[in-house]
Amino acid sequence: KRRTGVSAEVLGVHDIKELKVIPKTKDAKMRISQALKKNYLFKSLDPEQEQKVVDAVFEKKFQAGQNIINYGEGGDNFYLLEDGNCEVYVPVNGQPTLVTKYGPGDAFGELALLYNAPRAATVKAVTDVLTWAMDRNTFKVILMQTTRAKRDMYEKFLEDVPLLKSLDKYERSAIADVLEAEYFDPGKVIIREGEVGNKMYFLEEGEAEARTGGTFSVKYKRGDYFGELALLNDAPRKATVTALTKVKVVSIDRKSFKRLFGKLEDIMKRKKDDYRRRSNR
Ligand code: 1OR
Repeated sequence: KRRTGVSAEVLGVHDIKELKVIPKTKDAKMRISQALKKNYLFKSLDPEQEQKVVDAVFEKKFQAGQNIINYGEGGDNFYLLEDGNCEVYVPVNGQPTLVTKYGPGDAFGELALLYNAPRAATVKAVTDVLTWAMDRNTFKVILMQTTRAKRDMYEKFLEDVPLLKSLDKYERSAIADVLEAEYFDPGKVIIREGEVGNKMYFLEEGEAEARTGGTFSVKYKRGDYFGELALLNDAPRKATVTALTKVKVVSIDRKSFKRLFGKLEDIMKRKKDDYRRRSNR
């Protein structure tokens, strides 16, 4: 029997073998698999778990204008969006305020299930929408452990990252979901000037240094970031970054960067102008 961390009994849920199986066409199964691949929460599933998800989810359609989730209500399902677009509203001074949007491949409604809390936002279909819904029990058995562990693990670190100060807790959780850790020994190159870059890094442990062809160099310590320029400008790497000590970095891929860092681009661009001034280029 699979036991990852806390046992199913402690969580008061069924075993992975007892999850519900909702019959589906081959086509539906393929579409679900496709949708799962687009979302980071499902990335660490092994093939057995993935099969369980494909079996357990059920199709739920919503018409343009309908609410999928209502703020303040109890949580039943977690949703994976296959088709259509949604808007997310949170009350600010009693007024529903648009905070984010979802498109195909996005997933939502995990918070109420993770923390047994009321819905933290209203999610509204702005077009006709097709979702794959996962009931609370399946969510608990398959996704609860890994999602919570990763969010908890990175919560403190991300709070310490100056770039992310302006984000709220939920936005930092969404970043935690997509981070991937990498380790480098002293002297190893993390980023090489001139290469194509598809991710940006945050330094979590150790020290690193960036150098360009000339004399300009900059040191990085915990909480600093680098590798953002290639993503901001769709350009090759502008500097070589080398580990000075043993280093742990966490990276975020280009697609997640575009999705999650939109409102940070101005801050990063200002820093970019600062690089340019200091290197006189
Ligand atoms: P839920 O189960 O609470 C509503 O149901 C879902 O909306 C929630 O899970 C999240 O999946 C999603 N704050 C809280 N929940 C959010 C937010 C959000 N955005 C999407 N959801 N904020 C917006 C961050 C851009 C923070 C607003 C202050």
